[in-house]
Amino acid sequence: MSTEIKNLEDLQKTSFELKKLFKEAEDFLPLLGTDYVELYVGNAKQSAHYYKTAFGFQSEAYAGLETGMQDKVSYVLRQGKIRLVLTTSLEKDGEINRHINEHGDGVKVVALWVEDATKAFEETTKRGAKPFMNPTKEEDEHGHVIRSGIYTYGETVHIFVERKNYRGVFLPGFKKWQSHYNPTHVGLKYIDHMVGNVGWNEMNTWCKFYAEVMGFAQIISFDDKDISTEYTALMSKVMSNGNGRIKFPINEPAEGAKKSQIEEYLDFYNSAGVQHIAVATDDIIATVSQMRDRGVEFLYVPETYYDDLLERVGQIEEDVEVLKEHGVLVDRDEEGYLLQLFTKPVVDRPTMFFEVIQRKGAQSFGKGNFKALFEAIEREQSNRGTL
Ligand code: TYF
Ligand code: FE
Repeated sequence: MSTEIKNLEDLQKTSFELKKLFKEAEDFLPLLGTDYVELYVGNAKQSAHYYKTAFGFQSEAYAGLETGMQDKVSYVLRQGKIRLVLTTSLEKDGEINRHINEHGDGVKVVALWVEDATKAFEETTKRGAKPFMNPTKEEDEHGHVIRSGIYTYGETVHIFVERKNYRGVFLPGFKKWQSHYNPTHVGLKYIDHMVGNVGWNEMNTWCKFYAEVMGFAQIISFDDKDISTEYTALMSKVMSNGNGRIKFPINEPAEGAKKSQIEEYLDFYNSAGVQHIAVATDDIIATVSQMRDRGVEFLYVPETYYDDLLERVGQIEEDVEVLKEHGVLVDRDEEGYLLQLFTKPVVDRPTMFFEVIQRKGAQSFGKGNFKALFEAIEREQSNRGTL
């Protein structure tokens, strides 16, 4: 519980910093948080089993033939505040199958929780957002929701979810998913940030989109010089909404000595898309060791990373030997430090992966780990023969 409060304090501190960045008195797109993340996948039943077993997600809701849905099936999983929706088509052809054919399994929807989905749609489309879904009321015996949606980078979309008049398990059309198989959670709490990979020279276009269309502000930027050109070259800017609950770093490839990991992603995803989902825990050692035991593969960082760790990050509460045993990375900024670790891609194409992050004050993204991290990614690229 004490960590929860600490997170709130951190959030308030960030909000204060953020207020200085926001020039407009009123936030035209107030966001309450991430509502859900929906992946289009080849076999939702089996993906759901993987996220339950390996990531500790809980069975929450289901929609499919049994609930009157004819064309697709969706499994909803939850852990802490994180909701994952896994969707597969039941049809020949169709939009979902085309998406999977093009991109492989991947994130289609980053849904954002709002007070007013109609206003969110109007405010963003009038500022130039391409509509994906007009405001739509969906109802059942538990009340109603209103959803609307706009396109962002690639074929990814943001759906605005207004659920203040709904008491059902997820959305109308879904029923509670009662499963006899309920592996325990691993301590994942909420989505800390979600990163988009965009095409060559497109980073600024998409940062401008988040600024102008969605009212976000840039909080951090990394150029290719932050990352030695001997290693994977990329550029990155972090966009945040007004209350700091939604953070979207945007990466673009940069020219380097070797093929950028971002370029490899784009080659396999065939467009811009979500690169990683960072999920927060307040006990990274416990979380990561359980995930590893349950089959999640993490990037390997050489033991030499730990040789000068304390000189680099100063005093930390954790035992370096334990961090080393679990391959957890550490970075410090002016506000505190953070612990993080990255999975290998969780899909067949070298595209989407997860980050597990524990913040102890720090509100940054682990810049001090880029070199070690990108070298680890390069070794994976080299194993795939794509470097
Ligand atoms: O979200 C971030 O910015 C960090 C660092 O390909 C990062 O997690 C940046 C690029 C990348 C992997 C991690
Ligand atoms: Fe990250």
